[in-house]
Amino acid sequence: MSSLTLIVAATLTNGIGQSSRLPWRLPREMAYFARVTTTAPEGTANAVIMGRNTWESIPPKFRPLKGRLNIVVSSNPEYLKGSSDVQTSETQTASTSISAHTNIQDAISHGSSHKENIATPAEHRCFIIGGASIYKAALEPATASDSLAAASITDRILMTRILSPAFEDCDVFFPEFRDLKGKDGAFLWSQASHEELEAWVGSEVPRGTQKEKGVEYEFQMWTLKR
Ligand code: FOL
Repeated sequence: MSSLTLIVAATLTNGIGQSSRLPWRLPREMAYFARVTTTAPEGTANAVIMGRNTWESIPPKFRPLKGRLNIVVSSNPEYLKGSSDVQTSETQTASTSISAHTNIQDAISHGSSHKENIATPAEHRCFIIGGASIYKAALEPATASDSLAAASITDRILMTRILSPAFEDCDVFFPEFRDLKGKDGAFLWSQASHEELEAWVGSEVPRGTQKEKGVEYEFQMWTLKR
C-alpha cells in the first residue's frame, strides 16, 4: 500500500488538454511541475506514472523526465514492444529509468517496490501525471476492485487551477472530484491551506493568483479526508 499524488493543471471546467497537447504554454507553471515532481531527499527519487498519450505529448528532448523514475502505462502491449523509446524491459541511467506496464496496478507496484541500488535510487514520492483515463482510474472509489485503489491510495491532488481565460476548446478533462462523497454523505476531498501546500512541497510556493502570458492561475492542494 502506497500513497499517490495526482498533479494536474486544469481549467475551471476541468479542461486539461486539446488536440493531444496542453492548451497553454506556461514556463513558470511547468517549472513548478518539474520542481515538485523532482524534489526528493538525496539518495532517493520520485516516480512519475503516466499513460501512453501523455508520454507521447512530452517533447522528445524532455523525455524521459529527468531525475525521476518514468513509468508508462499502455493497455496495448504491442505499443510497448514496438516503440523505440519506451521498452518493455527497463532502461536506466543514474538518475532516470523508464519502465512500461500494461496496467496501472503493475505500474504502481513497480514504482513502490523499487529497492535502492546504484542504478535506481529508492523511491520517495509517486506522482500520477495523467492523462484523463489514468487520472480517472486513480480517483475511482476504494471499493472498486478493478482500480488503482486496490494497489494504492490517491490521497493528494496538486491542482493548478487555470482561472482565465476559459480555454473552451479543451477536448480532454480531469474528473470532477470536489463533489465526490463518502458513504456518510460527507465530501471526500477538501482544499488544504497554502501553508500545508508549502509544508508538503518543502519550499515556498507563490500564493494567490499568478499571471503569466495573459493566463491567470492558482496553485492549490486538495487532500482526501480520512
Ligand atoms: N501538472 C501541472 N501542474 N502542470 C502541467 O503542465 C502538467 N502537465 C502534465 C501533467 N501534470 C501537470 C503532463 N504534460 C512536460 C511536458 C508535458 C507534460 C508534463 C511535463 C515536460 O516537458 N516537463 C519537463 C519540463 C520542461 C520545461 O522546463 O519546459 C520536466 O522536466 O518536467
